[in-house]
Amino acid sequence: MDRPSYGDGAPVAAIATALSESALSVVRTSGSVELAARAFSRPERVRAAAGNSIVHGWVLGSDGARVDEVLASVFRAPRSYTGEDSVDFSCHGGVAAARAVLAALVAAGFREALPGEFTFRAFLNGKLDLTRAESVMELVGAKTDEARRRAIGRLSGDLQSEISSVKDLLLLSLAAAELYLDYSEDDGVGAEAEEAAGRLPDRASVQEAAARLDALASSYRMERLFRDGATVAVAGKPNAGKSSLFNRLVREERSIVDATPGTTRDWIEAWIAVEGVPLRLVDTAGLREADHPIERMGVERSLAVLGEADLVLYLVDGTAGSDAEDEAFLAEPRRARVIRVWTKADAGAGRPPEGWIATSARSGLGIAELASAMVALLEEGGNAGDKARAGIASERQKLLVDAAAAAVAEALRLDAAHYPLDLIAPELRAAVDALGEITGEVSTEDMLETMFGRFCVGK
Ligand SMILES: Nc1nc2c(ncn2[C@@H]2O[C@H](COP(=O)(O)OP(=O)(O)OP(=O)(O)O)[C@@H](O)[C@H]2O)c(=O)[nH]1
Ligand SMILES: [Mg+2]
Repeated sequence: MDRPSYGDGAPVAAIATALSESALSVVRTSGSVELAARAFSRPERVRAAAGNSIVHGWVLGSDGARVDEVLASVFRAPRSYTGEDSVDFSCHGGVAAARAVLAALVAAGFREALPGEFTFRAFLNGKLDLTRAESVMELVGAKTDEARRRAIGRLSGDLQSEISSVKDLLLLSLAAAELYLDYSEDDGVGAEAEEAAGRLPDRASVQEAAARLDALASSYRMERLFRDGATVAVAGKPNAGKSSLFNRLVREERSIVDATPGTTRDWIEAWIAVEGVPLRLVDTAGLREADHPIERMGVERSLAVLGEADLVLYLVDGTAGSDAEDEAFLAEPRRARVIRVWTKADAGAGRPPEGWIATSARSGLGIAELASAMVALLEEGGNAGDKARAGIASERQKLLVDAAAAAVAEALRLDAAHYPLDLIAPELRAAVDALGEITGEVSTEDMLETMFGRFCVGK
């Protein structure tokens, strides 16, 4: 038998809820009310059920034995998640009941659904576009409330409508260009038309499309930040106040604080959320030429952490001020952005020099300012100021937005250099096609299988 593949249209069933002890489980099916009826104690009631109605009864095994008491929710095409006739069974929770119900449904003729197959069918039946389909998986995996909120925006169609309106801007120009090209083929090019040929029709809309594509491309950095978070390392010389600040930010006495320099030997991490951004905060060992071999190992490990951090908080004990070693550290080029922190502001640290943020782990002074500065730096360049605007959320979307942006930039460049329209129009067409691929108007089987294959079974 052939491997079942997406789009074979066979009736499918899957357990949609987690297999663990719980009050209820849901086993969902799609594609046939008749097969569902055959595994049910009151088949006629299910066969006759109107869409969006619930029938109480028992799922029966192939031998007619009762498997579980259930509520069968019946949906009629096209008013269901997949757009097909479907029946969801709410059965008792736990592992055994759900598995037995699924087995009875398979015995009745359903095939077990592939990962993401329900959503795949919803896409094929025009219930949702690809940006919404991707947001479904995003929602299932959301780690913070902010990540959930962003996924819901895309599920509601924010991204789809932004992509469509950028595409419309390009189509305005492309349609006029193609009309002109057809016309000039038929009738020869007159002097007036020759002159017009040097100008891209609706250049302003193409320019606006270019700006909006750039905004979309840069939104990816932010969306990824909210989804995956960033690593922030707390660094500085021994006794600078790193562990105290770390504890203040994680709101817990996690790291040992002591007046003895060299207290923190190995790095310690904790996840915090600042303005909805998940941050992996890492306290490190004080940086110095250590004599003790264990401290030396700690310093080496800390330097490794600094190498992979997205952001470094570099602390200087404000009561002592910075010295040549601090300046040397700050002068080194590094991948991560650096925020300069002047600590112990409560203990007569005095006003910090320009460009430093004064904080006190003891009194809390400057901590809120520091937290905002961290998020602002991480969000920089990611259109942070415009949170209402749609953002892109997957590598797939990013590659296609980049392709569209490159094609539009090329079209504008050719136009500025007075190239003829028949060279410019294909660039606009390529951009429109790339945008169509984002929403799924243009798609290939391979791409769809790869994308939906990452979904969970039952979604
Ligand atoms: N007054 C005051 N003292 C602080 C503050 N932060 C830290 N200290 C003191 O400074 C000393 C060193 O603090 P730590 O947080 O252990 O410093 P550290 O940078 O982690 O030190 P090492 O782990 O040794 O590198 C301790 O005695 C703390 O109580 C602060 O905001 N105000
Ligand atoms: Mg410490």
